Amino acid sequence: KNIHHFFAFDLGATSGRSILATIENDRIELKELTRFPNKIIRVHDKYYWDIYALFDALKDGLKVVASQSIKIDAIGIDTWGVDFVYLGKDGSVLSQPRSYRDPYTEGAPEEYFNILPKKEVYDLTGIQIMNFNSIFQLFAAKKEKSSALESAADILFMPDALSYMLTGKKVCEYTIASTSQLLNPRTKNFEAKLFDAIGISPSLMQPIVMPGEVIGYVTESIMKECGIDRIPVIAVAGHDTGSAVAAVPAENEKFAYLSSGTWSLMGIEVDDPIITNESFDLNFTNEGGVNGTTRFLKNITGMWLLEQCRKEWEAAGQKYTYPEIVELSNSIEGFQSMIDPDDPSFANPESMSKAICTYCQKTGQKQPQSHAEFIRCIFDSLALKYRFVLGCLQKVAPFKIEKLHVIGGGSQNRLLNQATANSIGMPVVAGPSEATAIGNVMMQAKGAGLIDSLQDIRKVISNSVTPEVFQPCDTEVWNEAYNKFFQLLQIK
Ligand code: LFR
Repeated sequence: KNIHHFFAFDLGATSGRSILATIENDRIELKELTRFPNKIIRVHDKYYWDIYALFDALKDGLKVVASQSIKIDAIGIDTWGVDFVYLGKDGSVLSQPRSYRDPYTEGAPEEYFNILPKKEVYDLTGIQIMNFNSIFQLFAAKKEKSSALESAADILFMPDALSYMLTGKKVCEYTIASTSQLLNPRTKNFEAKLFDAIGISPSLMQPIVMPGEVIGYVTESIMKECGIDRIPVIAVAGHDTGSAVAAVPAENEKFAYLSSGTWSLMGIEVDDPIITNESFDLNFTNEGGVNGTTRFLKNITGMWLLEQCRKEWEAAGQKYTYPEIVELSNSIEGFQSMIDPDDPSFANPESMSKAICTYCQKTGQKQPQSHAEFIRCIFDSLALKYRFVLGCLQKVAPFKIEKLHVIGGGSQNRLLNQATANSIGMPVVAGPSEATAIGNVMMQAKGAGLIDSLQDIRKVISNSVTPEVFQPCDTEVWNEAYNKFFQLLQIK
């Protein structure tokens, strides 16, 4: 029979999972094998990820596969963007990777632009300026005189680092490389000028591979330890957002997407990067996607706001399930207080709830008190920010946007989906929630020669999932709220 099994390892900033996918006759089915938390570890005011623990979680997933006697065809790894590890001359990891939430990059872009002007950096890369981009992390590390950077022989982005630990092969997958802001999308290669300005060599980077290419095979030691065969590790869209957007179940190209998780990534898919004065002014990014596509998008602070509040409440003994969160949000009146989710004060505050209160106080609004009020404030504000960003997007988009596909974990939030439809005045098509894992698997399937074009890939996805559609309503109430929200955005 024509059945294939693939193993997807998908790492988000707050949790990770290993997933077994089965592709049979143009349909894909997923089964979650393991799920585990991922967290930032603070040491002397520096913030790290634990790459060893993540690698261990990867092996645990493979062991579960072996214990169920399932034969997988390949392995694919995707993670959040921009973070990386340094390898020494002997090939060992020199330090735990810094987290992009580490404040070491505060002010780094401005200093960097003294050497190479901002406009030139944008023109060369098409990437939105965000202080945590790898380019500014390396700049900050250089300034800190980081021992790891000083002794580094190689730099590997997170998904490539984990693939390296499995196979011993050092590559740089294209989509994850494009998040670094060190790559030129025209040449699809690293841009030496950008490295020169930091004072490091582009030879630290690895040869670029495209999604669908085989990186290597698992080592003998992995085969023995995990009880698996000699299987290939295939480069997928190593950047989680790239994998997610590959899995939009769209019928034509006239859609915008919102990949909803810790971040809300809103954008469109285009054939060529849009690098213009307008896109520069609006700070939109052009991230490399699968099959030669470009994701023209903007980062919006997403569920991070809620995740951080939940963490606080949990520490204080109040744990909520997701349905409870939605119920709480439903229980009170909307638009009592609003925030700009992208205010810098929400990037990595000691206390998210305090940061929200401070913002509301500064902007002359009622401060949320109950948990329900915080949750409602977050959801309302996200839906309103989506409208703002969609408006910016439409200004630059080469076509009229007709609907919004919401994918990723956040697409399970029906309340927010409805709020989003109301706010943007367009239908919201929600699902699949496991878009990232699906996109990851589809590139493995491409590598295995099962499928090729994005159209065919999306057909398989449409065959396999039934998205839910939310039609806009309550337009007047939302228009009024948006006017207030828009005023708020002008304050800063
Ligand atoms: C989403 C994501 C975004 C990226 C941010 C930081 O998980 O990958 O695309 O901008 O995390 O890496």
